[in-house]
Amino acid sequence: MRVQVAIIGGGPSGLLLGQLLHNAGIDAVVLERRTRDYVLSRIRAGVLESGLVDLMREAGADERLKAESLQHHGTVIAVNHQSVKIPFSRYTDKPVTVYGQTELTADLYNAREKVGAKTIFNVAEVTLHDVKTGSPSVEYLLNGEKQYIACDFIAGCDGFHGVSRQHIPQDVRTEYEKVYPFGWLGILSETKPVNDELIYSRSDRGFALCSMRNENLSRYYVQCEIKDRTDNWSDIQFWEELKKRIPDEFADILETGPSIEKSIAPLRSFVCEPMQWGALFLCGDAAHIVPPTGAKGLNTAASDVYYLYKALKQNYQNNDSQALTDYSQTALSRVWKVERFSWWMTSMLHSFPGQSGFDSKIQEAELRNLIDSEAAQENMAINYVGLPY
Ligand code: FAS
Ligand code: PHB
Repeated sequence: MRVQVAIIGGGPSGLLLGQLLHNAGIDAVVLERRTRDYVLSRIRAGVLESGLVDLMREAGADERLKAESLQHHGTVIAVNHQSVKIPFSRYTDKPVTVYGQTELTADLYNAREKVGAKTIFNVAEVTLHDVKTGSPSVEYLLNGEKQYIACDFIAGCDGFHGVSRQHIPQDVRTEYEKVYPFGWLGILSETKPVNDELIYSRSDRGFALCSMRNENLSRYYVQCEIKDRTDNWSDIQFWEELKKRIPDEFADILETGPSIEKSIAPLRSFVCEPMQWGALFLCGDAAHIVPPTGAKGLNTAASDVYYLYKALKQNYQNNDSQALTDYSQTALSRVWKVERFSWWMTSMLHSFPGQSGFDSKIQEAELRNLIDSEAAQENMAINYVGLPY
């Protein structure tokens, strides 16, 4: 098989890139190691920046998003049971859109199928070849049979545990990492959200987040120990703990019910530099990870896709490869600003095991500064709704 772009990974990065390239007349194939159902079974992000919403529209995959998503113009920050609303709309005209990553990924799969674009599932042992020679190729197994794809470019959209990043030589690659000493225990429940906007709550017992997917589907998280397991938590234990971590005005009206999904996500900050090597370009979690506190993981995958899509279009339509040459530098400039914001939100809102009294006072002062200072709120707002591409 020969294509212009081989995309490794059929998550949101790979699918969004594939759809945008297809619409620009650029031939791409998506290789996914799992099944479509498996990919769609993962419950992840829930908050979209306007840049990602715009890309879904450009991809022709935003019909359901427009009909079913919610728009938020602020969020609530709660500190030891006192809450304050951060009104994004006072500082920016950009809203944030609440729509689950699962739905967004399903919409991209449907759009891809609708245009007859090629996605190959259940691939195994993907290897990349000659990424520096001008004749790159991808090899993989399908049902035990070796397959070969010749291409001009390879997009590594295969997430943190994928293979693409490993094809950048170790002596070329620099990996920056910070692992946080806690995780997030999340549940999904068919209950009415406790508030019409998200609540980020810092309490002496640890962090909690009240989010949602729609008016009848709520998403809640509590900070948990790094080695915690979901079977340590009954639904009743989860609800009781959540109530202890959010202000009484919300705990008293919290609608509880059976969890339809329960999972624990580890928290880390991670960046690989560079994000390209010859004809290989990394997008999304393949290149960087943020703790979900700032709702930036999926949204930063989107900004990578935007830069790579525009650069490939420029290359094929105008025979101009400068944006491809600059891709890593361009993407990393925004990535590091997002890493900072996600680290800041995480450091401010979580209880760190063994943290000193001084660290606790600094956290309180950081939160106090946010609550008292319009300048601090404006800075949070412009980062949360999404920095410009
Ligand atoms: P993904 O990991 O989503 O997709 C990569 C795809 O590549 C997968 O489908 C995988 O099967 C495939 N793949 C891997 N190796 C392959 C190979 N060798 N060959 C072919 N295919 C291969 N972000 C938020 O903003 N908010 C959240 O609350 C949030 N929660 C998260 C919870 C968890 C447990 C995780 C892991 C991430 C969470 N994220 C969250 C971040 C998440 O949303 C990512 O940013 C987003 O999935 C990035 O999308 P991709 O870059 O496409 O990577
Ligand atoms: C979610 O709804 O899953 C969500 C929302 C905001 C975050 C993280 C996760 O910061």
